[in-house]
Amino acid sequence: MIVHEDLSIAGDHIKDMRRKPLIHIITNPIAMARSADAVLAVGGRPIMAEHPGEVSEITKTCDALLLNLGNISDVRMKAMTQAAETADETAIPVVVDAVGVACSKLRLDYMKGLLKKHNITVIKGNYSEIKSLYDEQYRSSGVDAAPDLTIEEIRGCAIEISARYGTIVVATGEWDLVAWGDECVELAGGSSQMGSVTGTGCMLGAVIAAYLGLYDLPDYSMRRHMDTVIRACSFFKNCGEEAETDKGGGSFLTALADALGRGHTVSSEIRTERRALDTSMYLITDSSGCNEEEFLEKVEDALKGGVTMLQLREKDRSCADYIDLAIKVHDIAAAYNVPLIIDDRVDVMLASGAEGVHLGAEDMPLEMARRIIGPKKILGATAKTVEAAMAAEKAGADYLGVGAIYPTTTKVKTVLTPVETLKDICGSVSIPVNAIGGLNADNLSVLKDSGIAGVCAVSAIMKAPSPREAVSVMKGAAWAICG
Ligand code: TZP
Ligand code: MG
Repeated sequence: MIVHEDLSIAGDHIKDMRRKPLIHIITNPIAMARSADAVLAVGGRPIMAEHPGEVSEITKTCDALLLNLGNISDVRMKAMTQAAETADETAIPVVVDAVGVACSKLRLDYMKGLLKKHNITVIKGNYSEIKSLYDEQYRSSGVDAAPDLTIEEIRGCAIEISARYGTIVVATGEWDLVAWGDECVELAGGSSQMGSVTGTGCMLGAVIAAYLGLYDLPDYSMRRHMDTVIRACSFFKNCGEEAETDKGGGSFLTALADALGRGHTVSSEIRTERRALDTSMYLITDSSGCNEEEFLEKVEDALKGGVTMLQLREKDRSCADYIDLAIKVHDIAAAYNVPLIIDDRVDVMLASGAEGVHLGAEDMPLEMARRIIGPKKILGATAKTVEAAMAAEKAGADYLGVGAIYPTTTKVKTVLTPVETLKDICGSVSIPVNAIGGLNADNLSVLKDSGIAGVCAVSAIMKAPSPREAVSVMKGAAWAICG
């Protein structure tokens, strides 16, 4: 078995590599052979079926689909629509390469239709194409990118398009941008010779589709797909660098094909705009036993001690009261640049402008919540088993709370979670996992090496004579065990 790249980065979620995934590509004739060769080079099997009479039958058998709008024709538009419909049914990843949408209204309208009606995993385009998907008034000539577009401008467009359509967005240029949700990863490197030969951008689309088919299962979360897409783009840039030659485009193309087939990567410079969640000291509030003024003072005092995430947890308030308090707490948390999470209630979170919501088994189902709150808001979930944790990650959770680790004096319906289960959960998901339940600065040692990202606490902070001091001490203890 030839291992194509450093698979350690793909971790344990690689499917059976002995089965070469079939990648269905509907693309322009200029790039057809190059795209097929790129798929072959990275370990997939290409199939380029585009006759409307056979498309659905073929898509059904495939692991990923690439639709490339270059040199569009009636037949290919019909075929792409059918393939997208079939991919919706089989739930395979779909990449759409927006070739020429900045110069052709026909392509732009067709692409928007695809995005509205079908489950598209990745939109790929050069800076001009991404800009025209963001703002249809923007037009440019030809299929290459206008030279005056800045990375700052396109970063905003990519993030907005990702939120609008719920897709990963790849904007190719000197820096490739890969955006999804709150995150925009920027990849440097590559070769200016890419632009001297036709079809290299189309080849990248093929490599992305092949990677999704190779490394991801259809039911993987968008976060996992995002990792795979970043890897594909980074790999392709590195191959471009390796292929650089002073002999001209023909030799470059051959060297690029060779580099793709070698499958060896050098890591390119990667910048990420993600504001990573810092769950290390997660305070959950309890307003019982004090008036509102005292409560807000306690919360602010705790924030001064170094709370990294704050959850407002109110079980008995009316919706209106919950929103009112959430707005006040949000104003305070914002001054400390700490995200506010609302317990149980998506509506209260949206109304108050809080950064996220935390949901348990009896609350709104996570997938539904993610659809409503969009990709940017933080979605937290309670999980007590490995199965629940994996399902929550797949449904779009950004972090997990697991417990109760110890018996708790806080009013809650819960059961104890063994530390062994906590460890198993940490090992089975890639999102941050926090421990919760009866935790204080003195009893965290059982959590050492469990793999948690942080600790959640209610009473240890809210009942402390000095919440600020309690947070500061507990945070120190948590850092020692979270590594
Ligand atoms: N979920 C599991 S335990 C718990 C919740 C909300 C309460 C934790 O409170 P404390 O006071 O930190 O034990
Ligand atoms: Mg709940």
